[in-house]
Amino acid sequence: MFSVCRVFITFYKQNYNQGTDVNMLLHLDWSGCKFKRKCFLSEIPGLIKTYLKSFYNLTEETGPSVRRGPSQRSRKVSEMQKFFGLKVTGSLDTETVTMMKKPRCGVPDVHLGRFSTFDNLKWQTNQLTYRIENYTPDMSEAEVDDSLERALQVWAKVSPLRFTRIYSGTADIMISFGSRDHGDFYPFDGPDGTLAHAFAPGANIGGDAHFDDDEDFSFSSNRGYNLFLVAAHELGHSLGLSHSNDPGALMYPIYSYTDPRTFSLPRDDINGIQSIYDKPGPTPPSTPDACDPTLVLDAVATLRGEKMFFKGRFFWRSYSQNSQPELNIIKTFWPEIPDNVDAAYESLLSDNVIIFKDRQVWALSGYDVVPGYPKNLQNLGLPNTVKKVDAALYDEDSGKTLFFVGEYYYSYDEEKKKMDRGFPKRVDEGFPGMTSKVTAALQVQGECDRAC
Ligand SMILES: [Ca+2]
Ligand SMILES: [Ca+2]
Ligand SMILES: [Ca+2]
Ligand SMILES: [Zn+2]
Ligand SMILES: [Zn+2]
Repeated sequence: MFSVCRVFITFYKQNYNQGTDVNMLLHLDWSGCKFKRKCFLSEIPGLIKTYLKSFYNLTEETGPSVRRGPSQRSRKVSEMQKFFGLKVTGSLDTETVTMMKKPRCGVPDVHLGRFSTFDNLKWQTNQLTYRIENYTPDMSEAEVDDSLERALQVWAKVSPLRFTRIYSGTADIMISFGSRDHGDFYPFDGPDGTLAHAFAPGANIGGDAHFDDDEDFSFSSNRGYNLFLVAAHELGHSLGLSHSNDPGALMYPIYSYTDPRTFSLPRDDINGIQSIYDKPGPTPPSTPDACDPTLVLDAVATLRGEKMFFKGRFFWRSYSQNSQPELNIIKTFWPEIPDNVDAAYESLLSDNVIIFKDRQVWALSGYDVVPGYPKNLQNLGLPNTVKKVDAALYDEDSGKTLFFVGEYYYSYDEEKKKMDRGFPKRVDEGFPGMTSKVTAALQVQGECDRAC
């Protein structure tokens, strides 16, 4: 039986290389070949047909058995070899077949070259909505939410695009998990092979992203396929990027694992998205409005006579009472400082602005982070039980710094660098009438001030 297998392969290769139509060979009965599993070429006919149809727009199904020049199939194989930087032979060598078997994205490799776009298909607005229609059993819902949110932020960070999640109705980007036939004309293929696919910007299915739930998706490990990495790639399609043949690019069609915690978007992809949309503007349209009365600030501090208001990834600087506050992105001033800070205050003694986020503390001196930071909250003398500081306030009169933690506050002695005795006290004890949680505090001429 092995000889049948061998004969087939030889015959197949010869005919293929000659550009002869070989579809007739697909009908050979392989059930008797006991070496079928080892004989990897036996899987080829189905594999290449599906692969070239799916990813290289192969349309030829049947045709005259003799043709001039290379067959469409051979040209498609050459195209694929060229895309992946393989030796362009137009015939199926081991290298080519190995590449075809790698887990990958389901979107075709339509263009050649570095980053590419879907012929100028783009969103006409920078404010996009997304909706997560269902979940995979592979991960918790919170992990899915987090993976997809971070995947969108990969693109938001380097473009003016902003994403708002909606929970009902039709979003621009509808995200779902499904297997095999899942409601479009592109059924998934079971475990491995195609992992996901997404549609270029447009109405209805345009922009939508589908994940093959026959895959095992993971959150923070390299088990199965990491959902954040797969999603970041697919959402690139949702925004108008096609595949790149740069093996280091996120938009390369083949899946490869990198640690999601240290992931940073490669230059090729940044160039790609910025060729469709602009660079992130200094005042993105979705920026919180400084004069919105419902705006809850993250933190407020002074800096050498200016006032600084922190919210999300932004902060405003206000030079005087009457001027319009100036909007800035935190990372442009201090790349080390995280977004969504917890609290901030100006230490007049050290001439630093102190920033809090979770258990970490940074000291800023102008545009620099003071060496030795971030430090742990416990370095200030706060007890181990304090996981974050809600607000911080420097009281010019007493020369004390007050740290608000939930319903309590602590008094800190800047000079002695330690907490005062007798604290924490209840906030409503020290500040009668203040019942709601303190989120941001700033003392300006004896009273707490807001952005407007
Ligand atoms: Ca859509
Ligand atoms: Ca699959
Ligand atoms: Ca799954
Ligand atoms: Zn893709
Ligand atoms: Zn689909």
